Amino acid sequence: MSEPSTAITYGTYDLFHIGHVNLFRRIKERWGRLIVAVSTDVFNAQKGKRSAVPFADRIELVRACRYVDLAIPETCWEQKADDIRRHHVQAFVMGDDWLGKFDELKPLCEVVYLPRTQGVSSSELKQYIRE
Ligand code: C2G
Repeated sequence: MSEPSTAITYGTYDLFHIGHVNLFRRIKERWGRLIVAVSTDVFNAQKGKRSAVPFADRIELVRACRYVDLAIPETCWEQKADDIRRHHVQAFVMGDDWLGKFDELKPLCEVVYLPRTQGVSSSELKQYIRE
């Protein structure tokens, strides 16, 4: 692989699971350097989400993943453009459940939506645990 380029992705990563790991691995393999922005609990509340695992633990779990080079907090929707400039990002990547939602970033870097891992999600895990 030539000089690694930097990719960034955003998420809650609650009940960290294989879908998250697959996404990180694919990004790392394709671009070489991976930055992950992890939603804070306050920002999640604004998203109408409440995670089972608190932010401090979720970001440590993400940092413990060998595909992740840097993990930063995600505190608002608007920080993406600044993050891309500050970290000299070449690619913004999300799972395809966000298809087209961040195309406004295309003037700043490549914007890519990768297929989600089927059959696993934090909400399904929560449902399973509740039953
Ligand atoms: N994902 C995946 N496969 C799954 C589940 C999730 O590839 N089976 C991907 C999602 O597509 C997303 C990432 O994992 O790219 C994180 O998903 P969530 O934690 O659900 O993220 P979300 O709360 O939607 O936050 O600013 C963007 C938001 O922070 C996204």
